[in-house]
Amino acid sequence: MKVRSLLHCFLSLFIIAKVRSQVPPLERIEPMFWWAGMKNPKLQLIVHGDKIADKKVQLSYPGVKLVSTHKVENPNYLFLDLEVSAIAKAGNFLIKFVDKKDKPNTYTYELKTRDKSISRIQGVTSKDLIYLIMPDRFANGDRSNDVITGMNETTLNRDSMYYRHGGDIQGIINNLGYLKDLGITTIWCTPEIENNEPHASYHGYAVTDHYKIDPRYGTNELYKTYVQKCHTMGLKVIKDVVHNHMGKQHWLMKDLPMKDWVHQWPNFTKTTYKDQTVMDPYASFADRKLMQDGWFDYHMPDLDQTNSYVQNYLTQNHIWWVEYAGIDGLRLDTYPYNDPAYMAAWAIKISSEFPRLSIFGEALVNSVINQAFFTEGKTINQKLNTYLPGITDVQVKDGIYEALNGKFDWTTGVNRLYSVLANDFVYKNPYQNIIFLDNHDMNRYYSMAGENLDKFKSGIAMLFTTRGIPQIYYGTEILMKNFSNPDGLVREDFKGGWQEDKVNKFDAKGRDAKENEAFSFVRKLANYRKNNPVLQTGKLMQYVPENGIYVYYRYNTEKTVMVIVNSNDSDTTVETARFNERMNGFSKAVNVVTDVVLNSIDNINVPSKSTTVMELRK
Ligand SMILES: [Ca+2]
Ligand SMILES: [Ca+2]
Repeated sequence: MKVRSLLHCFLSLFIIAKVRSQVPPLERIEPMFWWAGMKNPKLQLIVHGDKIADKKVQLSYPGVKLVSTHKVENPNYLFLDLEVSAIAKAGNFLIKFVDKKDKPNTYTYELKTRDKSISRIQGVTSKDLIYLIMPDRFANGDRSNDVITGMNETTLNRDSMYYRHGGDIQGIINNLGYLKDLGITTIWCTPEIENNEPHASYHGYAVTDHYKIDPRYGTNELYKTYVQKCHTMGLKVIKDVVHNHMGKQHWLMKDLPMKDWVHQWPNFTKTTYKDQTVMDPYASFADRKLMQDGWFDYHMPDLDQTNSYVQNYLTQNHIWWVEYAGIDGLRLDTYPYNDPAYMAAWAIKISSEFPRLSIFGEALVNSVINQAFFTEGKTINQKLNTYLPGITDVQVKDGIYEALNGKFDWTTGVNRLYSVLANDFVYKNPYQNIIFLDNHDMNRYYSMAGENLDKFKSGIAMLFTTRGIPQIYYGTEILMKNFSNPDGLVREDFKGGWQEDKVNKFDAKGRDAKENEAFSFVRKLANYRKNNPVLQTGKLMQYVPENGIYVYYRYNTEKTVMVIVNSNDSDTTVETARFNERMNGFSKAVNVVTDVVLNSIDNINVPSKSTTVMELRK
């Protein structure tokens, strides 16, 4: 053996000995910090570190008690049950992980002071108008975060719908003034959480770190700043959270605490997406299990929400984000795929910690009853109260489309929308439903309206004047179009959000005449809605549609708004005598979009394919 090899061998041995004498680092503790004075004193920490289960845990802090330490299947984990009593003050304490041979691992745990500012956690209600954004596709406010070295996807390509485009939280912050002016009150982004997936990571629904904003969108601190800026401007924020699954690249998937952290199947097994199996009194156990425990996709393992460690992990994560950033509402992804008992218990815990926080579930299902099944109360004989106030109202969407595109008959055309709303007795409070015309998974509204501007306005007017919390999708107001085949086509960039863009649709000068007409219409009606409680919380009364004409009213003690939907291809005069119950005492009306005053309202002319919105006057 040559001298050089001998030296090399000696050095290698030295390095190995040195490494062995070091304590393996603690990989992580989550939640990484908490707050003093939370309503629920219980806190379960997940601790991840090499053979951490071999160690004893010590901590000492007034008001904080280590109730129990749980070892699980994987010795690289410990779960610590803490009790943080009301007397515990904000401050730091050491958690020590001790064994006989090594130096202890230590972690400085912080209990922060709660921020109780009144502007935080305001809740989202029927007073609001939600604007849905896919952050990668809206505006690029920080080019330095477009590509993050070391992440699994490092391709930036605005010419491909499958790659990242560079949009981020700073881009949204830069355009808050635009949204405010448009009459938006609430922003909902598809998940901003880290998605370190190798493909199509912009999508956002395959979380890989529950406690970290994706660095391509910004930092946790920037997210918090974004929420604060929104609140300063009178805007609210909804966070999109996913209970049902996580990403295959999640750090927990790489070293599972226990096998049943996720649902295990002998071979890859996808959910059937058949929501009926959850409520069908005749459903087989096998079908229900496939629906609820099957994986949403190859890269989205299904979390076992009957596992109490998983339950605590998810619930605390959501509480952490709301407390950390002061978010106003949570949108719950893929609601029907979750374990119903867990979701009900989750809703109770969340609302007891944050009574003002709003929550609504995504359920893209096929009937009013299927939708109502997931909402709170037991108005339709559900076995379980879900405590879920609101749901995405697909039926109102389909009803509006049928009113725009269908042929008027006993159950079709405007009769569909009328019938959907007539079924509202199944809800505890239908005003908490999210009503919408499209989102990131659907054909864009303008395309579904046949790129017809009259129809476009008509549908928007129905959306903004019927009951519920209206939501529009970014770019609707500038007539962005396309069908979701594939999905990427409805997730195009908002032109002007990138410095290099040749046109800027955020500015009237960058929009063509048609786009400006659409924008002005949305802006006018959104701001009228924003300034008039009658369209937010006012009662709804609807009349049986006749000859393709559907008339309804929103009213409160101050105002009455009359809405006439003319679904016909021809202009029509509507005699108003049969609406006397709501029109008695009124003699005039103002069209809230055009400001034109009608000095007589006995007969009202309405153009073809239109929705006329009028405030009645004495
Ligand atoms: Ca960027
Ligand atoms: Ca599931």
